Amino acid sequence: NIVRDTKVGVLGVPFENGQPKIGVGNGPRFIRDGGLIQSLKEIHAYMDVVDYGDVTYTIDPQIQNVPNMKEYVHMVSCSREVTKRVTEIIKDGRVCLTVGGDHAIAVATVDGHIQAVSHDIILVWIDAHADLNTSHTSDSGNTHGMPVALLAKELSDYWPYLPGMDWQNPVMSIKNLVYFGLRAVDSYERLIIEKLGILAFGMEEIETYGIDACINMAFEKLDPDKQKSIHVSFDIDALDAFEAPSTGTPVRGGLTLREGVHIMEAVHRSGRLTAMDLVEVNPSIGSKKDVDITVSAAIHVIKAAFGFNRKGLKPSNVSDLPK
Ligand code: 4U7
Ligand code: MN
Ligand code: MN
Ligand code: MN
Repeated sequence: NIVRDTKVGVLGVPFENGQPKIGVGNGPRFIRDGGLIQSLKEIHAYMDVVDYGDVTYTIDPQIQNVPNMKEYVHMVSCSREVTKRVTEIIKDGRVCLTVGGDHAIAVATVDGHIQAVSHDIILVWIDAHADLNTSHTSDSGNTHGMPVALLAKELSDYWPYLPGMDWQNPVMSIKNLVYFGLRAVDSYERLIIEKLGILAFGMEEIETYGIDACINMAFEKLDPDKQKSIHVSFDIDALDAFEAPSTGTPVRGGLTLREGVHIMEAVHRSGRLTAMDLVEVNPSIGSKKDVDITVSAAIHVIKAAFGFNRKGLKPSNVSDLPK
């Protein structure tokens, strides 16, 4: 694991057009200022962390809007860039950590991951919400509630034609997806989850079985041969609203930071984490203290994914104390 997860590439995506609240685009800056890069480097002596900076994009004037997909043109134009960058970082041999920005960016990160590895991946979606709306089922028209539906092969017939998304194939089978933390699921999303038999450990299942059993069941079901590379898309609103108050769509009764960290420690132990998103931190919401709590929760979750161990790590190449 030390070798596998040592090389990290950090990519910021200050995108906030997937939802109406300004500020989530400052997530990357606040998370960096909260000490992200240094925290990663301090995990152990072999960490090799490269910050690839923030993604910028220009609007493609050729692209038409799509009904009930707000700021669609922004999403498509940004996604193209993000996909390219994620693919490059993974091909450079690094685990790609993408810091958002709102959750609409995950269409591109997952797609970039799939293009880089060209084989099946597991998608672990940690969120209060299922993000499974199509433009026909969404009440809000906010694209941060649509990324899973955009990625799913099984739902491709339920979308209108999406101009400019030709680069993006819905290559992800819903059979490779697992949810953790669900507790605010729209009625059509529930219909899709049951119709397609999507694996979901909502708060109710986590309460019933415990977080550790849920993770083990998920990995056993999705990848019994332990071969697939793993993509974690972590929406900070998966955590309880007290643990992560500065987010656009907070929901109470969520994961504790301990549960979030425990999931990510298990992902790290698998040795197969290839890409992770940390999204929906909005520093314009709440007090300074709320923002600090939320940013530090995000960094704890990320550190766990990259090998920070709460038990502590022994010094490398040493077996005794200095005399
Ligand atoms: B997030 C919602 F209606 N389902 O579609 C929607 F409840 O990325 C919320 O998980 C989506 O934060 C939340 O607008 C998107 C709503
Ligand atoms: Mn959410
Ligand atoms: Mn989300
Ligand atoms: Mn949200």
